[in-house]
Amino acid sequence: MIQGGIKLEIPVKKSILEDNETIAARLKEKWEKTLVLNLMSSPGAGKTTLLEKTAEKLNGKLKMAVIEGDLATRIDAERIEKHGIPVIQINTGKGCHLNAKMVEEASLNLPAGIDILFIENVGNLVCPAEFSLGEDLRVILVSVPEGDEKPLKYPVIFRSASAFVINKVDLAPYVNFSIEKAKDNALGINSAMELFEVSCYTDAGLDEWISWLVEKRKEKK
Ligand SMILES: Nc1nc2c(ncn2[C@@H]2O[C@H](COP(=O)(O)OP(=O)(O)OP(=O)(O)O)[C@@H](O)[C@H]2O)c(=O)[nH]1
Ligand SMILES: [Mg+2]
Repeated sequence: MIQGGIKLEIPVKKSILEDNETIAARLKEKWEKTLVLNLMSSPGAGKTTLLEKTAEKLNGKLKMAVIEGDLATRIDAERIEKHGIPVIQINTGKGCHLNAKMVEEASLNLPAGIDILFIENVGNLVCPAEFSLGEDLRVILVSVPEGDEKPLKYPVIFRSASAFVINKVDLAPYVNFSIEKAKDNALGINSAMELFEVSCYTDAGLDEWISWLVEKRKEKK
């Protein structure tokens, strides 16, 4: 019985992922001139706060937009809107990740001529890993209170990441988190990742983050 169940499940999952890949490829073509980043982390690691800080620091240098993914509410979208940034909120209901179809529909409501688009995925380090959203870069955030072993426990999401952001470094003195260990753990899984140590409270490391974004934007042109 169990074996039969597995046999049925595999083709269905494959077909869902194939459909997603087709739409993601279409999005990639559509975003030929826009740098697109898919932000993924556990709930509360600081994705929205980093986007608010990014808006503040870019200060109109690049035309930025955001797609927000959450199960419910427009809370994050409202935070982004306060910075004068165009934002579309997607509510997934029970869904633990965004998929390319949701993002394609949301993208119809974005203004033209966006330089840099951030997609804030639903908060978790598991499901979002499997679904491409047509992004150029995947960014994984882990915040200091979560523990420096997180890359070891959630390796799949780190394998396809372009950047690893350690956030809330201002809290390092108060919790048992080794920044060096976290970096080693992450690089052991994917040595090509760019590393950032930031605090959205003290602004530490944010200049490096902004410079990287500007550089990546230039490369896309
Ligand atoms: N101490 C400290 N707190 C931070 C920092 N960055 C964000 N926070 C706080 O962490 C909490 C969660 O931040 P959010 O930006 O909402 O996190 P998120 O990843 O967008 O959360 P979800 O969208 O719910 O997954 C908020 O209370 C932030 O003020 C930081 O650098 N240091
Ligand atoms: Mg958020």
